[in-house]
Amino acid sequence: MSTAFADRFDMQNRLFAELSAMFGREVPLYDRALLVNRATNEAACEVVAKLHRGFHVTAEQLERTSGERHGAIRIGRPDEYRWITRFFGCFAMEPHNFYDMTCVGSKSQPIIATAFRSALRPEHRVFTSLLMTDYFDPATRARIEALLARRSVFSDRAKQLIEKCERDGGLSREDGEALVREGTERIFKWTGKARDLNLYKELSAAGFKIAADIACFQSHHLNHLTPNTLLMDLYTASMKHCLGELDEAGFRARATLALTRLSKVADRDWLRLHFKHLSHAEIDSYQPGTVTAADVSALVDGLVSTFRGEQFRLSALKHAGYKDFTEGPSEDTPILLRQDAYKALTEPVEFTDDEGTMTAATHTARFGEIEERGYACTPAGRELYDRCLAEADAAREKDPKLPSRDFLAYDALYAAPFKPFPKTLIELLAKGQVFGRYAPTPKGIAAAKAGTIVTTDIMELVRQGFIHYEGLRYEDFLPVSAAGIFASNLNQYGTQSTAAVKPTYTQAQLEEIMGRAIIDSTTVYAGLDAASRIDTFARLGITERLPAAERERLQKAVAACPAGIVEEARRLIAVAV
Ligand code: OOG
Ligand code: NI
Repeated sequence: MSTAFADRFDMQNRLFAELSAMFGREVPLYDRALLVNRATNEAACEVVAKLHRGFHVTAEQLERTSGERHGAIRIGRPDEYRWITRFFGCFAMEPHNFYDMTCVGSKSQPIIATAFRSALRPEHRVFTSLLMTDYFDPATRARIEALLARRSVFSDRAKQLIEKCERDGGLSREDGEALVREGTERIFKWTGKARDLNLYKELSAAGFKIAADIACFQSHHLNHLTPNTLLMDLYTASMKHCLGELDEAGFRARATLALTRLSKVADRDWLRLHFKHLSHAEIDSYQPGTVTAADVSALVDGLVSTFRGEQFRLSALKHAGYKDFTEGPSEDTPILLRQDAYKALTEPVEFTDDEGTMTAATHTARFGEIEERGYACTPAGRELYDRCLAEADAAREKDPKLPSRDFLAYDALYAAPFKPFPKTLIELLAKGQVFGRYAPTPKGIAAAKAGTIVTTDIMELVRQGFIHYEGLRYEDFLPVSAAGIFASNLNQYGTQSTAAVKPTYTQAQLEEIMGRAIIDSTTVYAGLDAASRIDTFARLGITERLPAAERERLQKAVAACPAGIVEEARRLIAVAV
């Protein structure tokens, strides 16, 4: 029977392709933003192809790279949260990390969350929030809960399919498609229908727009669906240009800067980070090339004329403008993730009261995010990031208008606090700020056979050409960026609990609700990094020479990784080689 099951990753790709199509129909601006993303990613690829002669991505590969998505949904009830956990399980997506949004200072929201993704093949992810009703005073809490109790987001059919998948160990293609349809036609669909206008208004006025967005609607409508860009600054400049916020001269200056910077940093490590399908051998086969100022200028000309096309006249669509600055690390620091967005749209909503009377109103929540991913930080790197970010945020807050007044000055101001971070992968690895993956080279294997390896220092082995390395990509979210995103798209800063005593929330509580454990992604990154070191030392025949404490540290890191993940990673690497 098992051969008849649909592949869960195929199902996942189908789900996200369909969600993207659904969201494109619901939000025309999203669909056009995808076109902007494609045009700017193509321009980035042209720079890379000039730098690396032989590099070529097919339209299909580019579509795949840019087809990566993360969604955000907000859930109202614990039982719904358990169903959504089980729903994502059918698509090989597991909960990663616990985000307590009630504890992010002035940006706090009545939300706890996790993100669903695959541990080792994270093509898509969904940041999934749960509204904590005990954050509110008892009267408000009772009204929210009573309203939420009346909805049923999951149809009987969806529940049956989920149960079947769990019982049998998979779904047929047909059933898989049916579950995808449950997602797009019901669970994540925007209906524009809401209930209890009074509660909606009261919650919004009291600073709880997030609660209004969750409690008054009938489904877990997607709040946003975020594609992946290869070059954030080119994309944001393009969006601002197409939305009419940046004139042609301003666009040319920023696009030229972004593409020129890319031509300086798009080395082989950059290629490995952004194109999962490229092997080391393929990258090694490229011949070095150059990118001239004339090349960049021709690409910018091309973009300017592309954006004159009618479909890029985003200013003609309903919109609320583009965010003023990008969240995350500075442009030159290739770690974690950078995110930006067009602001939430004001959309028509029809409220129905208990007597069936309808009232037309509006709702502002759905927005258009974009992201660019960098390397996963070690705890030491993360701690440094948090410190640099706090400093950079403080500098920006002193002059909030600077990003729109003088972008270059802002760019330099924001980058300064991130100076302690090296800007290249090899230095980030050498300083222990990001996680990596190592493997012996043929030269290393030959040296091992000849008995000429004299060191166990991994960076020295890299320098000698005995080991090759890559960085692990960051596949998760950032609580402070997420809080900034909630705040900017709700157009409302943080909230304070109105309960007599503000409750504290724990990961265990969310795990109890889900009925399963949350994976801590740092233990996975650390386990993969350590396992690759162990395997590399073993293949080079130098394990015995490692200091005992180091060997023990590596073994501990592997053991701390959730069961099966390291073995599966080894299997995937063996298949790829
Ligand atoms: C989720 C916000 C978090 C991100 O990219 O950090 C998020 C929401 O707005 O519901 O999506
Ligand atoms: Ni997001």
